[in-house]
Amino acid sequence: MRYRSADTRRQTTDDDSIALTAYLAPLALLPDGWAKRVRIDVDADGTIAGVWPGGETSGAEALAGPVLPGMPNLHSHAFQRAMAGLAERAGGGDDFWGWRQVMYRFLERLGPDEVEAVAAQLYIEMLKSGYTAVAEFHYLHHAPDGRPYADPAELSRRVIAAAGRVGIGLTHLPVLYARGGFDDAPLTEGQRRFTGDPERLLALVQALAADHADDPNLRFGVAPHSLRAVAPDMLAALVAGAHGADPMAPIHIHIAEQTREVEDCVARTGARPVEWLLSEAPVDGRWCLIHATHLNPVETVALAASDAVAGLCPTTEANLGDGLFPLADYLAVGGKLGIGSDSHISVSPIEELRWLDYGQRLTRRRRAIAANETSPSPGERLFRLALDGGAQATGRPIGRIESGCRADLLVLDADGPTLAGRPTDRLLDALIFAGNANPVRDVMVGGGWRVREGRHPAEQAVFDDYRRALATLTA
Ligand code: NGQ
Ligand code: ZN
Repeated sequence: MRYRSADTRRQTTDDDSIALTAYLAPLALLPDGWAKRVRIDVDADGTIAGVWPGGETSGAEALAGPVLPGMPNLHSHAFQRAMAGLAERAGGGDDFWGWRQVMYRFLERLGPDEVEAVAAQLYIEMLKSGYTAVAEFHYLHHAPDGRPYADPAELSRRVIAAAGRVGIGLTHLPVLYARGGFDDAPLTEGQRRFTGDPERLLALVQALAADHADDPNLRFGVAPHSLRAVAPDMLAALVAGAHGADPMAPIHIHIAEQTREVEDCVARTGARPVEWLLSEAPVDGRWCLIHATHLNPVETVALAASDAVAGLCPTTEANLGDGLFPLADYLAVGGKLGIGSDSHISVSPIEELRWLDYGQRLTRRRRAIAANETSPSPGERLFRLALDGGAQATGRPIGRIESGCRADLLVLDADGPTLAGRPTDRLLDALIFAGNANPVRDVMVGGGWRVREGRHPAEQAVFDDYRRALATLTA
């Protein structure tokens, strides 16, 4: 086996060995803990080919600080980035449902160019803050008048193009949205851009998957929007069709976010949303239940036992006044979780994890609730849980510095004020619970550098496009 230094990586080797690029991490978070002087070999495809603590380091490119696996962001509605901060006035009932009306009105002017420009800006912000992959819960399918575009996958293609332009890993989840509520109400005017049925949605996913079959940074799944928006027979058809085409396809669904949704579900079905889903749908490790805010103790245990991931979005859940996920009880029974930035009022894994923990501290009047005997560091425990759950929910080999995983890496600035002088076993506590600066210095996705010294090479051009899109939206 031959190793090539980074500056020769585009050349081919003169024997039949696999071309590898070697990096040297002074410190790296590996699946079984922190390790010093770790050589990480990356193949030409962007996959980690070997991890060698204390290994041979000649020819390896030295990384500038402690190295973490990149964080998956398991829940995003990219277009909502453009309205972040614009829906903070009282009115429309001043609750989640009023916010939703504001969001629907905002959609009226959003065309393909705007969707692509906003997504590219958002994905650069994600990369710079430490998210190296995103699951895009994509329900904006049609033109503002509700008619399909000439290519029904137009807006999906724009989101995929944005991710490709800036180089973030993408799990694209086209969404089925078919009714206005548990009472089978028709869609309102504000919802007509979302409409679909299982057959057309599955055909759209097939077409996209065929066009992008060999892109290792891209994966497809499907998302029934919610039990409100998808009737039981359509849910069954969608899930069966998706798994017929791709047995491991991720399935994401919004669930039990608002108390009204719980009440409507009970009134209609006699069961609470998570209770209903776990008994009526084949929920397993391929599923991600977004929010799952309102769980009773029986549901909390059952969700953990299902092997599905709870997709938690603490800053959006706080912003929308959803309620508080029962984190401590869920962790006590071994539940899996990941984090998402959802409406993007914040784009920071640090802030999501910080508020995930602080919600518990505030209500329980206790500290460090995420720590346990094997993981005395709450920051490290939460970070690792979100890596594992995020990787599972995105359906891609990410979240670990390990052979066979994608080379999605974060290099931290250990000399800045947040992390300077912190011992290794406190690094992730300092990262998550202290300071306001972003200590992410360099970001690699699939073996390629996306951010170096805090800058993405396309950030100015992407921001210019975003500003132009905003001008159109607010004209
Ligand atoms: C969404 N967002 O799909 O963007 C939803 C609002 C709905 C959140 N639930 C729409 N946070 O749930 O009906
Ligand atoms: Zn959502």
